[in-house]
Amino acid sequence: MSGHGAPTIDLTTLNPAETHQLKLAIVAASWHTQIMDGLLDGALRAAKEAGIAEPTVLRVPGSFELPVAAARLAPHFDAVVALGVVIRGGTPHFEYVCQAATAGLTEVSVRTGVPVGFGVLTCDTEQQGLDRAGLEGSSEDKGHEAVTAALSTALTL
Ligand code: DLZ
Repeated sequence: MSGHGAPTIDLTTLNPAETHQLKLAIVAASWHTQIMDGLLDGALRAAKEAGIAEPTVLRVPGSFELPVAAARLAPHFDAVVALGVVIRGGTPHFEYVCQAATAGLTEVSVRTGVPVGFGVLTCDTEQQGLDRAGLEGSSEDKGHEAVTAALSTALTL
């Protein structure tokens, strides 16, 4: 991990005694079902490990809709996590959706002061998404990472 600029804090060992009372919302887009299922499973597993039994989960159509959902939820929660998968196609659409989701989620986080975990995969290929979705055979688990990062930030603030 150290060769990749990975964090020096261990995001896999949140203390449930500290995190179980945090209110967590997860907003999840619906494109690319298999990858999204993996991201959501990882996010829910991380919430459970943190002692959060029932995070609020809100599904939206696509990644473009993540910011507006996060904006509505953020004032009522200690942390929000946004999950989505955008895969490059043959038009510039990919850039617009990625840019809107990234800028929108950043704006929500900074304006509200509520940490928004960024679990949006921006991929050139479907395989890149599968590799990061916390599925069997995946090398990374970005849904889990996004939840632990958001909860860790909420504790720090
Ligand atoms: C339209 C579209 C396309 C082409 N690709 C994706 C994608 O790869 N991932 C994703 O989350 N959403 C995609 N969308 C849908 C947009 O995010 C949005 O839902 C629609 O443009 C309707 O506002």
